[in-house]
Amino acid sequence: MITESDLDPALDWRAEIERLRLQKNAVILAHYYQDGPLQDLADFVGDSLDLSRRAAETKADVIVFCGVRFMGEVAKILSPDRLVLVPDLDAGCSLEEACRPEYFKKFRDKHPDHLAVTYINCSADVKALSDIIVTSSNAESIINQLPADQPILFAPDHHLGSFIKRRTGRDNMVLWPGACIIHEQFSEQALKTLKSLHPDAKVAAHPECPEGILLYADYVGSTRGILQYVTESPEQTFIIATEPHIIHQMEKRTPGKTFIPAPGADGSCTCAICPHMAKNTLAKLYLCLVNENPRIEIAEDVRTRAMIPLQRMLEMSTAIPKARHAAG
Ligand code: CIZ
Repeated sequence: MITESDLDPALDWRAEIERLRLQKNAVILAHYYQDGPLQDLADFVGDSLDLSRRAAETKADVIVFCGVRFMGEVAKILSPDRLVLVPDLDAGCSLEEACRPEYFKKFRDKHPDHLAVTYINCSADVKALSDIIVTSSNAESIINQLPADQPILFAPDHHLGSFIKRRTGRDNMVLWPGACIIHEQFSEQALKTLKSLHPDAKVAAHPECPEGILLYADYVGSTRGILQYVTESPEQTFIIATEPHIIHQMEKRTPGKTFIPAPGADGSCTCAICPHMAKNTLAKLYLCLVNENPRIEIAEDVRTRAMIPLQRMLEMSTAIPKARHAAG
């Protein structure tokens, strides 16, 4: 196994990764929250579900997911016969970590009449214990398809859960108390100050942000939704309240527009850089292709149980309208 200390610092990463991608018939995926060089090397850049679906549609033998572990797991659940690699197996997610399957099972057991609607940001084990998986793009529409009197458990993000509760008017939703460490960093006070400095700027925010941030948003939506909003909007300046590496895609798709990362309490945006996504580097991407490791492995019984709520989501998503361009 080659390690980082064996590497020649003068190596041409791009050329080497390109060579290995062809040699191994690999497809490289990069989440919007990865840094620019990783996004630019990838075959597909997108959100976790979209990337996993696109990889499943290819004929690649190897899927390399530059993202966090649960995303690699989604790719493996959808493509069990492929080798799924991640540059760093320690790239986790605060939402996943705060929702351990043994506690989630107890939560379910305490609410036997509730349907477990679970955000995709969770482990394969938690998916396997859930009834329906949702993403931030389809959560509202899927919950609206459930009978109004159906009690729901929503995990693991309580900010997204509260947002959906407000949007759908459902009082019968019990929320797991998890949160994303990066979306919780944004400061309402600093955002107010920034808005006063840029009165024409529109605020686009992810629903994993606390309500105090969403109150200032002109648009609230998933990564894909935010990207679509800033691309299609006639406005020129946007304050972006999600992981700031997505701005790389925005600048590529709409050159000339101005994107300002939403600030943390100290007025800077660096607080919102995801430390887990930042674990992935070009060197680790190269190494995982050379070593064919780290691999995502999921026990087959867990994978098949996790596939059921994912499949339900895919079936319930077919009728979803395009992203709305209004905050709610
Ligand atoms: O599912 C994803 O990729 C995440 C983490 C968020 C989103 O809004 O797309």
